Amino acid sequence: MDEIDISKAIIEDFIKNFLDNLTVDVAIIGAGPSGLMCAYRLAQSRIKVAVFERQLRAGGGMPGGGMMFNSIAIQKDILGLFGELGISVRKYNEQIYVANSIETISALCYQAIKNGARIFNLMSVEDVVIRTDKICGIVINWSAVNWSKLHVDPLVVKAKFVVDATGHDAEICRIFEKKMEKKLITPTGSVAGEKSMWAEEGEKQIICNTKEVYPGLFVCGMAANAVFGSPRMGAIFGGMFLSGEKAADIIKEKLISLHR
Ligand code: 48H
Repeated sequence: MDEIDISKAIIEDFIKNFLDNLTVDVAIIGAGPSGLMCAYRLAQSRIKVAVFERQLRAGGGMPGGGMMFNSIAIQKDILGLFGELGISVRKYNEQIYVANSIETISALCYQAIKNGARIFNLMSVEDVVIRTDKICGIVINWSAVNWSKLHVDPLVVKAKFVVDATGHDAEICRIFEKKMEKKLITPTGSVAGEKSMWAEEGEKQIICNTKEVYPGLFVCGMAANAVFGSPRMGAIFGGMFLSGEKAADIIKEKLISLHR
């Protein structure tokens, strides 16, 4: 076995996948639970979707569970989804069920990839591409470049739709707002910032906060609550799944109307 063949196999496989994903239907930024859920549902509908994740591993805040106790709480209304993904759950009381955070994120990751989503880890999104008042792509660089503060120019991925699933920081919306000085489709026209803990309200509001906030730019998960000024909810994750699913549903409709 030649070591050069091992190296060539890896490089060629990666480059092929990377080239294949320079133009996608949907680019999702952030491989946390909401971004992965969105990717899973889109991929199930044979939509070309790529997820860009800054960190070495996918999962965002989920593997850490609640304060590093690696269990998560979920609500009854997403038990069907957990069944579909093959994740074991335990009833805690009438309202709360618990699951292992590693099992949950692994199942979601696996199913997203198996259904055709591509996840690019160790890549950071540092800007968006805009054409005549529509976002139509993202600007990417190796996370190591950003962490090292090296001056290395980025590359571009074109997408019909971009999803900000970057969690608490709502990074993409903030970058867009700051650089373009344009109004987002929010009550204040800008990112309101996340509010303090109120689990029930946070979980309720995240669903209606999941929407298009500028032509071509969608927000889901914790980023949706940050953009619209809604509360955080702690380590209960039903809303993250439902928000990712809702973003996928809206985008599917948009793609259908684009092709009509
Ligand atoms: C590439 C990026 C960039 C970038 C960030 O934080 P996440 O897990 O996000 P959600 O919304 O799917 O889930 C939120 C949940 O984990 C959580 O934090 C909860 C429920 N908190 C409640 C509370 O009260 O605290 O994942 C976001 C991912 C992360 O993996 C980031 O590394 C990644 O996005 N990311 N990737 N380019 N510019 N910014």
